[in-house]
Amino acid sequence: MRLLVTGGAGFIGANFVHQTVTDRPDVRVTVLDKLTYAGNRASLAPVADRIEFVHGDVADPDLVNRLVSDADVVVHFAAESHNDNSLAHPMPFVQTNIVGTFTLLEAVRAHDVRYHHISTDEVYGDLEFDEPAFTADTPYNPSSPYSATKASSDLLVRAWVRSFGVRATISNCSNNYGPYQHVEKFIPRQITNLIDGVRPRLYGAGHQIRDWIHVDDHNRAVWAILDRGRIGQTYLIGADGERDNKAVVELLLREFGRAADDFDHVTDRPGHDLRYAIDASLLRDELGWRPHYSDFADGLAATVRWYRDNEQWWRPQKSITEAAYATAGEQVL
Ligand code: NAD
Ligand code: TDX
Repeated sequence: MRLLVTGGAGFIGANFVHQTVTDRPDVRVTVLDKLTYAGNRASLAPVADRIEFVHGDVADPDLVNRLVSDADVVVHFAAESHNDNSLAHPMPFVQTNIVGTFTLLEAVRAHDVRYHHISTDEVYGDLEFDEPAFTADTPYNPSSPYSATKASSDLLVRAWVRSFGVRATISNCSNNYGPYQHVEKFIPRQITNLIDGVRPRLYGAGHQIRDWIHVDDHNRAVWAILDRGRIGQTYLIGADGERDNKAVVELLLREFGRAADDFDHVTDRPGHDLRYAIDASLLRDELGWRPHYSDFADGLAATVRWYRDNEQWWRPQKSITEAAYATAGEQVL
């Protein structure tokens, strides 16, 4: 199989490439990545001699057309992915997430190539504490520029399946954690703060709930969909990992031997979604997928060890990222 992976130098894409190279030696992997601030060649260093890397933009039609014509399957991870950035500068989200997906869809349509679209549970908006989890039938109701552009890209995929017969599947996954995640994101930000002796920073009261899944479990689900998924179907991916943000910070503080209240409340995110939760029963029942990481505290402890052991990977981004949060007006409450 000739597999084109977009965004393979980012967090989830890089872990997907590692997993694929290890588990599927028969697959020939090409990565297309623009190497934005979020992309890092070092994340692919352990597999560099077993893949082809192409530095380029998913919204470049000539390049995308050439690469897709030489592929059997495309898995599209590339995106602008951070909500806070989308509030400050929405334009790159429109360009990469919407125009980039459109560009790929036109290419897979022209060459009749199988396409898998990586998306997020945030397209469904947020839930009250007592509402049932999202399913594939939940109406779209995105809140942020990021989630609105991801929702737009999902709708393009659905239309290309229905109108043009493109052979596509979509997955909407909950919050991922694990190695190689950029230090702008919640868990790596707090781990690297703690390594630096800085107090974790909780937006507002910290009562918001996310449904955490280990990145390797997400990627195993993507492979289950590629192997056995139904064309045109949307699969929700989640591992029953609901925790509020304050509880996550408390677990991390325990991991570092610090007091449970040794954190700061900082300025809340505008429009901050309250709760996400995934009903993954279709994935479990139809495709037989099960998460390997069933204990969030264990997975988190392994992630802490990875950041302790790989400081050279994250250190160059840390001060730039914290300076950006300060410039955006984040303040201790
Ligand atoms: P990330 O920001 O870590 O990585 C994104 C990658 O895409 C980077 O390597 C970047 O250089 C590349 N990229 C950005 N714009 C590009 C362009 N125009 N052309 C080519 N490459 C480009 O993101 P992530 O957290 O790994 O997320 C990957 C995908 O998974 C995204 O589609 C995201 O919406 C989705 N997702 C993420 C999560 C999560 O918790 N992180 C959860 C559900 C879904
Ligand atoms: O310093 C922080 N303090 C804090 O309390 C940061 C960076 C975040 N938070 C909160 C905001 C959220 O409630 O933690 C939660 C998680 O924040 P993020 O890591 O920014 O993730 P989120 O906004 O939930 O979106 C993530 O999951 C869905 C990914 O970034 C998206 O790409 C994915 O689609």
